[in-house]
Amino acid sequence: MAQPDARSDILAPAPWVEERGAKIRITAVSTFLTAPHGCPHLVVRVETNEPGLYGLGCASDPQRTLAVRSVLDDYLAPMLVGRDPDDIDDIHRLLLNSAYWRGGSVTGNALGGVDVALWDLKAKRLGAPLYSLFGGRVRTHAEAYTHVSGADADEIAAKVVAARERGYRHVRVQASVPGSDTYGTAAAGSADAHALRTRSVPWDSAAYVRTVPRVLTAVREQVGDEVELLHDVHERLDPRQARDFLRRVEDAGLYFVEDLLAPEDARHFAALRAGSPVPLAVGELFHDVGQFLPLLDGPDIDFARIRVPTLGGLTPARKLAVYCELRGVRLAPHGPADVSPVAQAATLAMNISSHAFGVQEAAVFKPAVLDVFPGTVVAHDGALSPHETPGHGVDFDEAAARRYPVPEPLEHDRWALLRNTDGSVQRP
Ligand code: GCO
Ligand code: MG
Repeated sequence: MAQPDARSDILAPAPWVEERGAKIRITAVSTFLTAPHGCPHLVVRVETNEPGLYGLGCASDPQRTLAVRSVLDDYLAPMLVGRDPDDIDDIHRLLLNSAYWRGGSVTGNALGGVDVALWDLKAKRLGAPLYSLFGGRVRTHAEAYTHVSGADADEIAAKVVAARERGYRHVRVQASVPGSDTYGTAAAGSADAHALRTRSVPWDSAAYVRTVPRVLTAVREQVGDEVELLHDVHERLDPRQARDFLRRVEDAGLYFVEDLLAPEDARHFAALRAGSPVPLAVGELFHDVGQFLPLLDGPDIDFARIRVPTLGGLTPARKLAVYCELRGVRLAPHGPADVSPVAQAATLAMNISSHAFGVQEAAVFKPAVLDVFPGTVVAHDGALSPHETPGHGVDFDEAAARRYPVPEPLEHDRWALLRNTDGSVQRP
């Protein structure tokens, strides 16, 4: 075996690359910003010296997009050009350790964009659908959930029935609370959380805890047992309120309650789960596999809401999925419209090949998204199925993307400020 290159320089190739003799090299890493759904998507294209061979990823931190782009353009791309794209895990670790202070959502998303592009590239080279690189299929489709919201139980139940008729067996239900801003509901009739930019009404957690469990229980009575109901608290309760919420919502028979607490309060999940039969889903805010580990060891949660781009891509996400399988925790990956069709397709490759999979959040993209991302996977009969073509199967139309420029950072790349009734700042 050849001696490792004496230079420990970050630009040096891996010591085995020359010996292997493979000629394929990365020639460029390009980034593109586009907003066909309204929220910014940062597409990453890894190009090679083999004509027509490229991989596509997406780095989607919608509130810090320009910072993610800088990490990609200014720091990661120069380390990638000239490299053999084949050794994905090695490249991931190299890029991650190219900064002394590792991690965070901005770095996670930048790495996630590169990582998914490298997996796409490898699958294309091998002429295989991406999931087949992960051990192949273990299921024919991935069950998906859609969103409904409304002002009262009658309105919500009618929408659940309509979603059921469209084929969904899993529906996330959000109920508005009179006089209180409530996640996922303020834009009446819209399932787009990103429409909620201006918040004139404060958040009233006491009113939420009193009202929403009652509405969800009434919805359950109206729609019967044959549809799974999910709910997202969006980390707006403290541990005492969370305990109260779980007690009150028990009769709604929920499939899971999501983000009952903020990541900062994660140590309370063990007691909450021990004290309640209501299944818990957590994780879309995590940007590091290490944040999941204490919760999986109990396990103190039932569903891991992996957000593939933020966690750093499929390389870490799949390691986590394997650990979830071994701990008996199911995957419920994050997938609203701010996770682009490219990242959705990558997530689907993980789901379709993992025994741990439970349910996938399915975005309903605006038609413009389908123009920019040919091959976008859309739900049929309440489920998602991957393409059988090489790679993850989603492409990127640069000319179409240019028709949807991203808004100025302060218009979009921030979360709307939410305050409690006493004027203090509430979490998103
Ligand atoms: C969900 C999420 C999202 C987030 C959004 C943040 O469960 O779908 O909570 O809607 O709020 O991804 O940008
Ligand atoms: Mg959520």
